[in-house]
Amino acid sequence: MERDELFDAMGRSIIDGDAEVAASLAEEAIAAGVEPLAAINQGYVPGINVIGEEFSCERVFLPQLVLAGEAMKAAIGVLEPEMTKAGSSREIEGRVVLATVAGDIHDIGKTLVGTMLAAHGFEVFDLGVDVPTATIVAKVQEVDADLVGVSALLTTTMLVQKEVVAALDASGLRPRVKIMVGGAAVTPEWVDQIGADGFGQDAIAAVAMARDLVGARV
Ligand code: B1M
Repeated sequence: MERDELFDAMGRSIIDGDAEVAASLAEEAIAAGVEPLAAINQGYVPGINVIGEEFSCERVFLPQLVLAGEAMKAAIGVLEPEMTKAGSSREIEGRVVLATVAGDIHDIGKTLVGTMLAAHGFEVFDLGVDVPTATIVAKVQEVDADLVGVSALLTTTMLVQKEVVAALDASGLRPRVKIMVGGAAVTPEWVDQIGADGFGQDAIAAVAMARDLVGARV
């Protein structure tokens, strides 16, 4: 299959919610030497965005959203080992505690950010999804993190990012730890508004921001 054809088929597999096809196209991409992140961003993400738009227009419903999410995870599961290869032999750039905030179960983007941070030499403590703010703060203290990354995909749960910033301020840990936020609706204005330190539009931007923030740590 040509590269463009492969990317189209990847997007289609997500729209169809077909995890088996999504995973086998990921294997095909690896065999053809396609860069994993290009496969994700140019192949699968356009598909999940179509489903997201269709969902907001009520042309597809929750079951299709769930299937599309599962197909996305199946593909990323195949690509992930390729993405982490580079990070295994590096010096540690910094320790990152990563979580999707309380009330939010979206983990595809957050996990991708974690994979890319690990691939670029960060030690990542991924706490998963729907993580209480207190758990995030406790983990930062336990591992003496350089950076906290909090993901939120819902406009309602973005407010919890603000709560995490406030909790880290109140804990006295804030001078030693930087806070990066992310999620589809997060903007630089939101970062300023809640007093976080930076955000990443996507996984590559998140790695660049993490490097800047860790370099700037007091
Ligand atoms: Co949900 N969902 N969802 N969903 N879902 C959205 C977010 C939505 C925009 C869809 C829509 O209506 N158009 C909408 C939110 C609307 C809003 O708040 N304004 C929505 C809704 C409403 C819901 C439910 C409420 C639906 C319901 O139950 N009625 C429900 C909420 C559940 C909950 O969390 N409490 C729900 C559930 C789900 C599923 C479980 C079915 C599934 C998630 C599966 C999973 O994650 N395991 C799902 C999905 C798949 C989506 C969409 C379609 C895709 C999200 C995704 O994975 N994108 C999404 C619409 C959309 O975004 N197009 C939608 C691909 C991923 C690679 O991108 O997550 O943006 P993204 O991550 C990017 C960047 O944002 C950034 O880098 C990543 C990589 O490039 N980034 C960071 C992310 N985190 C970062 C952290 C950083 C830095 C960068 O630093 C820490």
